[in-house]
Amino acid sequence: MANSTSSNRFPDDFLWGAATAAYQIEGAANEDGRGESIWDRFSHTPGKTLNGDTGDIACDHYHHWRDDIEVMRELGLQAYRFSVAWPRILPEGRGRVNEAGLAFYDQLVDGLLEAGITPWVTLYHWDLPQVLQDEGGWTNRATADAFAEYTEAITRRLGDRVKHWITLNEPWCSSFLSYHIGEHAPGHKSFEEALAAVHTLLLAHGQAVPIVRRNSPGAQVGITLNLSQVYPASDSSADQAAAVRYDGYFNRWFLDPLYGRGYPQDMLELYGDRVPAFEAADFDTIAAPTDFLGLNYYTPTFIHDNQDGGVLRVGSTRREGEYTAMDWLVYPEALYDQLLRVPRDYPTGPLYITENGAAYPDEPPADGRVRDPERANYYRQHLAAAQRAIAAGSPLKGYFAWSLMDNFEWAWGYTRRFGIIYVDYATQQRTIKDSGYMYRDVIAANAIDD
Ligand code: IFM
Repeated sequence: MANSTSSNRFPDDFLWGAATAAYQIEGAANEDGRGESIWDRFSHTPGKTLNGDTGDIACDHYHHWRDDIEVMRELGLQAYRFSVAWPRILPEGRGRVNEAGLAFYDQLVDGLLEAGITPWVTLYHWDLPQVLQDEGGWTNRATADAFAEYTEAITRRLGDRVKHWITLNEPWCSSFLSYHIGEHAPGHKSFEEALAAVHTLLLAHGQAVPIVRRNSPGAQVGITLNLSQVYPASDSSADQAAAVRYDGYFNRWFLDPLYGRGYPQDMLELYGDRVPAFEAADFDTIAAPTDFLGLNYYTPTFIHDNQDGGVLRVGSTRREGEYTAMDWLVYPEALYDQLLRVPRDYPTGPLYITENGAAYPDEPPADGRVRDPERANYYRQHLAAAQRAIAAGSPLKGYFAWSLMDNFEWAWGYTRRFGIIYVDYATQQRTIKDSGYMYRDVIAANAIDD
């Protein structure tokens, strides 16, 4: 058990949770009227995921959710962040509501509340109904209206009990990574499409906020971004300017419109006619006031000038250091910097780390234990950075470990394990890892080890 001295304690009202996402854990892909999502189509397309892995079964949480709540209770979690699968609620993307889909989340929410765990619901964690993708997906402005219909249906059903809502998870991934880099569903490679997708996503967020408020009185609503903490790779003015461009691409392109500034002028000039035409009123919708900002943090980026480096004319520099199984540098200082920079530059209100964690190649349980000292160390270092940031004035109010359990890591399939709970996919046996027990002790003490 961690000793709690005033120096290593978190604020008394600090919130401790863990997070997952529907497609990554639920399985039951073809049950109870669930429609096809872009991730079903993508993962079933040869060559798109490692080993051809799909989320068809995943952690079978759809059938094991009661056991999973028991493990959450054992860990002492105060909050659980999960996402709702849009294709379970509206299998055709819009229109007909699937009662069985609503019923699943209904019982999950009731089970959590009975266990004393506060549900934090993400509306969109990347599983767009395939029928909407067939009409252009996020490049089609009408998808924002379909998202409003979906938000209406789910918040009307859960809004009496769920009081924490996240509209979108990591819109950079559902735009640039999905429509330009092509690594995520639907796997397209067009920068213009990605810019159009960002705009529709932001519009969808802005339209959803008042719907959540109407159907969930007293609720807090926000959005989760995966910002990149960007550093110039050197002191040269060229690298510094490159880092500003990259920051514009990854961070300001989302933050500026969300906080009422429209798209950043320097980036509009850089992108030129790649930027699709927008309606001016969209920016009022997008800037709907929110109650908090969710940040997902894993690793920073070191950027150098590279005149051959695409639209942005940048390259990323590999730094010496420890890397996780995702080949992501372990660099907690960047979390500290981000927790101070974002609320300094934008009126975010309270911040929550809605994801933070690390993949390492775990061995299966031996003697009932999974020994994962690297992951425990990753958590300790990042929690210490978060604590320093709070002491320096960051409005950080809570932390969600990513992830509650090992799961389908998108294009990496089941080859990357992020859980604090080990999942044996053949038997669906769950085993709390050593890092999970460490996290349990942190929660119980509201403090990290000296
Ligand atoms: O697994 C993902 C999650 O779905 C979104 N944020 C990053 C995690 C690790 O890659």
